[in-house]
Amino acid sequence: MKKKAFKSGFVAIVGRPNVGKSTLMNQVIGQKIAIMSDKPQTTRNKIHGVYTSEDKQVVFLDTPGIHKRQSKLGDYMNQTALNTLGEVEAALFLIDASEGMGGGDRYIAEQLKNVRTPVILVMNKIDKIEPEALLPLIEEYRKLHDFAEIVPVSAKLGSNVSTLLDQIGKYLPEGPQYYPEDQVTDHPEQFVCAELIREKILQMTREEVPHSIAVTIEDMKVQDNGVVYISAVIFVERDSQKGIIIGKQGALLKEVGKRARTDIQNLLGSKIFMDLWVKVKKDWRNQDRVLRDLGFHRDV
Ligand SMILES: Nc1nc2c(ncn2[C@@H]2O[C@H](COP(=O)(O)OP(=O)(O)OP(=O)(O)O)[C@@H](O)[C@H]2O)c(=O)[nH]1
Ligand SMILES: [Mg+2]
Repeated sequence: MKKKAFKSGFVAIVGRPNVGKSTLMNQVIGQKIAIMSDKPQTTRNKIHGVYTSEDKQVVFLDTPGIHKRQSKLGDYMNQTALNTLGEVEAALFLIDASEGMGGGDRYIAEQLKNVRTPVILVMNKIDKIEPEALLPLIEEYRKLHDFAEIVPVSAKLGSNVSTLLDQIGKYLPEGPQYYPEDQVTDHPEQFVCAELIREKILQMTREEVPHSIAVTIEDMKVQDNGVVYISAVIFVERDSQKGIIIGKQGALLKEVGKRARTDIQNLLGSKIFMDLWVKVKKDWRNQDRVLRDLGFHRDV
């Protein structure tokens, strides 16, 4: 019997902030490469996650939640998400079924009209709703766009995610395996480590602090004893925020380090030693030069 042809391609995940895009991508690839939090606007860059099975390879592009911009960083994030739509075989439009339709969803649907890419509506967080609520919601969303497929899932629990993968397969062309099967992302380890540190801070702070933070890895090297040494800088916008991040007698920073270390050790598979520094860069979210220095390039 002839073996079925291998399929491959790129699939964008778009949607409002906080609907679960990064959670879905991590669930699909079975490893945490995109950070997640209950704060909107967690993801800032396009994050690649690679799923490989016997018959296909899908490169998922997790994007920042599309939102009303409040800073140049916000502009960058929206552009990143929308540009991605032009470079993929299919798009997943993720919505939060437990919240229902909002203005943000309508705006994204408008943008989807400008691309020819097939769009799969993914209704997430079905673990939070009554099954009867699903049908009326599907009817409501159907009016927004001519969706190629509609798939309800729970990204958190993994329910129906395999069905989603089957549906995605329909829209992929025959193609090569772009990445080795054990590679789950093409981001440098440095980037993922910086993101994991940022995730811990998001989880432990509130109000304006989460959005004011950027993390860079200044140094990362394997020492003679096999331990990976990492030196990271946490940038904040104001002196007061520096105090918050450090915490009483350094307690918060210490906890951030402890939690990040666990995740980073899992990622790298080796022991790490980490130095964390906090520096103030006034209003960095609105300064083109600083945004560039921190890796937010316009040409995405
Ligand atoms: N109950 C439930 N919660 C979920 C599900 N998927 C995601 N969440 C939660 O929703 C919150 C947001 O998840 P993220 O994956 O960070 O959302 P996002 O769409 O990537 O958000 P941005 O990067 O800010 O655009 C987190 O607290 C997740 O745990 C789900 O299927 N069920
Ligand atoms: Mg995200």
